[in-house]
Parts: sequence; structure tokens; C-alpha cells
Amino acid sequence: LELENDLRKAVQRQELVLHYQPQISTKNSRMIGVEALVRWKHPVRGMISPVVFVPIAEESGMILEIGTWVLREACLQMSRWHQAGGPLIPVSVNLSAQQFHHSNLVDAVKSILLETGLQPQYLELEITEGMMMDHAVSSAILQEISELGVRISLDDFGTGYSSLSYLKQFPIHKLKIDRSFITDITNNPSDQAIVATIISMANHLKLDVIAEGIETKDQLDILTEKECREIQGYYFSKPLPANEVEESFFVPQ
Ligand code: G
Ligand code: G
Ligand code: MN
Ligand code: NA
Repeated sequence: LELENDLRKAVQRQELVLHYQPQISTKNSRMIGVEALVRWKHPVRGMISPVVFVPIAEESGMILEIGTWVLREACLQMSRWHQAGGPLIPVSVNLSAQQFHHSNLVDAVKSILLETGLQPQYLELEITEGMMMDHAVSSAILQEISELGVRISLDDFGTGYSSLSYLKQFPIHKLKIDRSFITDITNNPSDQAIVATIISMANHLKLDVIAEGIETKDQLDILTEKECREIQGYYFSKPLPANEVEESFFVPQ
């Protein structure tokens, strides 16, 4: 409850920050995108993980305000980088279920893009399979988002309970292979088969695909061999503050 009260003030007190985890091409090791991940710099408790405060924000209804802040901040950062001659790469932003189903989402995205000057193709929204349980509703929302020119990716892909039929019905652009399939991939033939199948399915459906949670060279080699073009994970970088992304991942002119 104390955390909940603190969280109410966190946005206006500018205690929330975004870190950005580079997404890397297996072909040339270049950064080809970033995922924005929110952190809370608590004045007393230090850095608090979203694993802790996102659920509090969801239960208390603060997630809409926080989610909108995250969206605006991520778009602003990308727009700054683009205007300063940085790499022309997209940012992906995680949506919570409440945010996804809120009637204001499409208008909020539209006005944030206008306000920040970010071109829509450089924004990607991450949703999970669980958010698409109500197919009719989800279909309408995804259609509207897609019509803005914003891309949609399926986070934690392979861990949900939904059917695969939505992949042909809905405007989805990218699958993010959940890191639970990567952790033991070097020893586990089942994980190898599942990951190979997801990559192959994505290729046939003309979807982009990225593997998450790559921590070792062996894991990277397996994914490269299976022709996964994009990866994300501690092997290349943990999520970093914007200035550290610039220092470590911007190619000097
Ligand atoms: O970055 P980290 O590993 O601490 O993220 C933990 C969890 O918090 C992940 O599931 C991630 O998707 C989620 N998360 C991080 N940032 C955001 C955000 O801005 N909005 C939502 N809804 N979830 C986020
Ligand atoms: O749920 P979601 O996929 O959005 O969670 C993303 C989070 O996973 C990141 O914010 C990051 O903190 C965490 N993460 C990213 N790369 C790795 C990795 O290589 N290993 C582990 N264990 N976690 C990672
Ligand atoms: Mn994510
Ligand atoms: Na994920």
C-alpha cells in the first residue's frame, strides 16, 4: 500500500525512466531496434523492477497513466535520435492488457505520434497472446492500430493458450520467441524443434521473428543456424539508459 501511494506520485515526480534493450541482427551484429522497458527510481528503495510495480499499477488503475507516459517517452526518444542523425530503427513498447483494451488507445497513439513527430513505422506495440482471447474485440483494435502504420508484435510467443488461427486473421507483424525456449536450447532437442518450427512458420507467413533471452554464444550460433534474423538478450546487451545505448551501439559517422 505504501508502494501504491508512492507510485501515484512517481510520474509527476519524474521517477520513472525507460531503459532500452538493443535488438541485434544475426547477420551483421548491428542494432536494428530497441525494446523500451520501464524502471522506477524510488527515492528510498532504489531501482524497482516493473515485475513489482506494473501489477500494482494494474490493480490500482494507474497503468493507463504510466503506459501513456511510457509510450510518449519512448516515441520522444526515438524521434530525438532520428532527428540527431542516429540510426533509423524502431522502438517496441509493451502494452498491458488494460491499455490494449482501453477505448482511448488508438487516439492516444495517434496523438503521441503527432506530438513527437515519430513516423508510425518506427513504433511497434508488444501484446501477448492472452490479450487476444476476445477475438472480435482484439481484431478491431489491431486493425485500427495497423491502419495508423504502427506495427504489432506478439511477445512471449509460444507460452499462451490461444490458437494459431489469429495469425492469419489479425494484422500481426512479428513474433517474439519467448526466452523459456532459449534457456536450454543448446541441450534440449524439443526446444530446438519448437524454435525451428516457429521460425519456419514466421517465414511462411511473412512475419518477422526475433528470439529473446540469448545469453551465450552457443545459443546465438544455434539461432543463426536456424536462420533467425533478429535476437535480443544479455549476450549482446541488457536494457540500458538511452545515453549508454548511444555510447555502445551508435556507429560513429
Ligand atoms: O525489463 P524487465 O525484465 O525488468 O521487465 C520485466 C517485465 O515487465 C517484462 O514482462 C516486461 O514486459 C514488463 N514491462 C517492462 N516495461 C513495461 C512497460 O512499459 N509496460 C508494461 N505493461 N510492461 C512492461
Ligand atoms: O516480457 P518481456 O519479454 O517484455 O520481458 C523482457 C525482459 O526480459 C527485459 O526487459 C529484460 O530485463 C529481460 N531480459 C532480456 N534479455 C534477457 C536475457 O538474456 N536473459 C534474461 N534472463 N532476461 C532477459
Ligand atoms: Mn516485451
Ligand atoms: Na517476451
